[in-house]
Amino acid sequence: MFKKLTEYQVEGARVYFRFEKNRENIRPCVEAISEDIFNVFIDYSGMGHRTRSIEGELGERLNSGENTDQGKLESVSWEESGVVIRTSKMTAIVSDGFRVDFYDKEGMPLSLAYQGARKSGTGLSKEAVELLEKEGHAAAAGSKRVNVQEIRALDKSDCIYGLGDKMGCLNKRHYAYEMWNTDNPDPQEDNFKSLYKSIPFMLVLKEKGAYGIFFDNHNKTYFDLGKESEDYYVFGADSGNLDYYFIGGKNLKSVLTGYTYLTGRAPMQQLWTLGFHQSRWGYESEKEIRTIAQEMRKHELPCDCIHFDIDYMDHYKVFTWNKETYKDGKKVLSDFKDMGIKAVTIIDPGVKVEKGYDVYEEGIKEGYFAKTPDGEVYVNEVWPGDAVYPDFGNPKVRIWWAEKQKFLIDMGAAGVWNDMNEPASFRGPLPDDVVFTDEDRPAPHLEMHNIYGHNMAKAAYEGWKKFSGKRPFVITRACYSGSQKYTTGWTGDNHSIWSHIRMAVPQLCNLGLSGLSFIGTDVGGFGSDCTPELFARWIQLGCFSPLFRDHCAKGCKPQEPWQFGEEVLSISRKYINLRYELLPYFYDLMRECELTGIPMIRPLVLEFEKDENVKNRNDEFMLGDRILISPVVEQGAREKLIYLPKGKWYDYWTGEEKEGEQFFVRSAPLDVCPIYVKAGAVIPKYPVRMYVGNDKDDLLILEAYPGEGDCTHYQDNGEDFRYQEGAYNEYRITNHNGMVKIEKNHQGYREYGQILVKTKSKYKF
Ligand code: MIG
Repeated sequence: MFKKLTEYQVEGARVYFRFEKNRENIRPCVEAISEDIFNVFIDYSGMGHRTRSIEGELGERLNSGENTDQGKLESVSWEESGVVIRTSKMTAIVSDGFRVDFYDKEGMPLSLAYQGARKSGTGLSKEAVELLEKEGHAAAAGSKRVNVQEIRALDKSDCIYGLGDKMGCLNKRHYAYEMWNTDNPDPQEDNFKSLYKSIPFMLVLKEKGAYGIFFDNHNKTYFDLGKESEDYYVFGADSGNLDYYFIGGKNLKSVLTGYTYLTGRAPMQQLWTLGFHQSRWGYESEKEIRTIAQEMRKHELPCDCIHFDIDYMDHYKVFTWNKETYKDGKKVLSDFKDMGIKAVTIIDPGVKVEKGYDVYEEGIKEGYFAKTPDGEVYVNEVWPGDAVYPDFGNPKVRIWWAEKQKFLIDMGAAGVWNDMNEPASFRGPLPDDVVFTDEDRPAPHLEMHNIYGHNMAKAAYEGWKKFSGKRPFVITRACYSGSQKYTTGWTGDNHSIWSHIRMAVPQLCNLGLSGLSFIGTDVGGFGSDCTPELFARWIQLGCFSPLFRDHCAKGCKPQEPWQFGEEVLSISRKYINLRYELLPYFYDLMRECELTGIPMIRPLVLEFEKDENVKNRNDEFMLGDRILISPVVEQGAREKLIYLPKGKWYDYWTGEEKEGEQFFVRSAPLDVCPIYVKAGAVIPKYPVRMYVGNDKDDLLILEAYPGEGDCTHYQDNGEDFRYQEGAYNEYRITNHNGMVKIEKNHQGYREYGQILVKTKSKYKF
């Protein structure tokens, strides 16, 4: 589209370009955001940046159109290859056709614009495509053609990760996806193009080095990652701007740190949120849910939280309580509290149309619901029947919604679970032209869809922060880039089928690589009926997922850990206990994530990116940098093919020493999930207890493995924001073959009563 490059102009940290015959009002530009991040921008919309994912000072500056002084820009000059833009760490070269090539400091190409023409579709005639589409072969037309697009070259060895909750394998190369938040209750398959979340961020691992692309366009977007051609990938959008960030880095971790520098990092959660959660859609009464709490304790299963699904509401009206079936809510929740069990309540966005219902009446009066283009309040249907949609893109609506959270907080709830916020609807999808607000101007559904869940989570977060005084615990189904600042997430409606426990590993790993670290699947599967074996395997996987919640759908076989007989119950107890032992380790990882953006659960490739054997490893993952989990995800399997990357490892269960860079088979009876600990690791643990509650953590156990290693351990009150004023302890722990040294980096919180060092070796286990 752009022709010969004719001139450039430097304004602050931005370089604007002109091309032959290019429309006056379109001024493509490249801006140095930091030493290793460039923004590439074409203002097709004429509205400048309208980022909703980058907030704070940087976001405000971008949205206002302001520039910085030279910022991180070191030099700009016209050279043979084009206009060369340098920071201290990277170089971008812009040439004819607005081609932008990126190089690292040493001049090694990181990512080049694709030079050839894009292949034309599938090669099928229009008639053939039409005929194929009649039988539902929607893919027949090939990848979508759009105006806002960027085509970049692929190298043979490139692997692609990230992109949120997309289905299929860890490595997204060769596949095509769409970003359009979707609630589709069919069992998700590898060929689904979109799911609940839109996170248009991908990491490319090269033979040497890595980089990230964050396409900050929240309209419907498309990613063809080498499906159409082996030579290039394409990303594009139906509308909005070409607005992407090129994030350079030495490795995948630094790319992730760059991405979360832009879009924010998942903050510390309360410690108890890392405990075990029990849930089900269909606990139909106060009596039934009380029984669940009692059974939990009776079976000596640690548990910190029971979730209240839509059944607790009065006729599915949000911010109400069903006094008939769920009785006195405050009493139920305070009795739970006495048992050490917290309650998380579900909230959907859809507000029931009903005269006299306060939430509806207030919203109508203030104009807080989305409207049709004719100015009528837009009505669709969800659980309560006819329902209207809060316009969360309007700051006033968010303040109102934040205040509504008080209902739950006063009731005694400890967190909120945001569902159906794609937004979902029963009477067909919302039309593209339903009118919402994008902060300060009306904007169509088409533009607001993908950030609906994001804005809802933001409102909930603000409410809980203000009115509960604790770290807000929000769980969401739909979100966009940057939502990690406000919410944790779960992967939505999976099924109790083996293919879905298999898909969980790459899905959780890629979500972590997309900024959303606190994430989990419905343990046991949501839809369909779980079997004892599947449940046993899933509780093993759940044990190592940041959000550890057993959840299932109404009408399906009950799925609490005691529903599958003695063997599975004791397996469940074993892994829930292990989870409670590992709480301080998880907590350390959460802290690391808050500081660096590196997620708790990681694909092996994040830790060992030079290792060819892990680039496509779909059935193992790392919990932090020291523990490797190799869950069994096949029905009937009683052994597992294990791969360990370079180094020495210890079998968690037997202490057996294993040399890395090899495959081997380990036996894996139903009660064993293979776990390997890196040599030299120190694993902080707490004794098992029935719940976190307000227990004082008096005893810290440090399990030290043979070898050399070090780590940081973090401790605070696990509840509020005092740690941000320094009320925490940070310990530096070094391990020389079991000789453990503990130093304090920071002292701002009370000490442990006792720190017990346990030395592990193959002789002493
Ligand atoms: O599909 O609130 O994903 O976790 O239990 C029905 C009922 C709507 C979908 C959520 C699921 C939840 C269910 N909801």
